[in-house]
Amino acid sequence: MKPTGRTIAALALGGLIAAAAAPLLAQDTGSAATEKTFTLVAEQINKTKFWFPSNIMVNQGDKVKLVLKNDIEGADNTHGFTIPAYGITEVVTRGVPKTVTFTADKAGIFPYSCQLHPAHVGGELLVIPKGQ
Ligand SMILES: [Cu+2]
Repeated sequence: MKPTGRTIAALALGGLIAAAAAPLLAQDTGSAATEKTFTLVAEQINKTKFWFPSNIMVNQGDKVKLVLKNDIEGADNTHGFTIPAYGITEVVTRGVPKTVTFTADKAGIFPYSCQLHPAHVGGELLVIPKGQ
């Protein structure tokens, strides 16, 4: 079969896709623990206070670093951050970021919230089990 312009273009495109996919596949085969850093910010929208983002996801065994920032204006310049399942409880003062590190050794879904104001909207830490 004589290659047409179209088949040559298709072959070239296939090569590009294979080249682009290779690094992704190489990363996926490794199951070694990595360090993951997230910045979580306490924010207010209208009258509701939140921790953003509301979901963070890691692999079991990962070292996790959370940088906690409180950007909520107002007379009360402190908000809490707690992940009870991991024994983490911090008070974060506006303008003074706090860093928390831990190893995500327990798999599952673990809520986080502000322990000082139960009405504040929290989120969930998802730890994907090893071997999944
Ligand atoms: Cu709060």
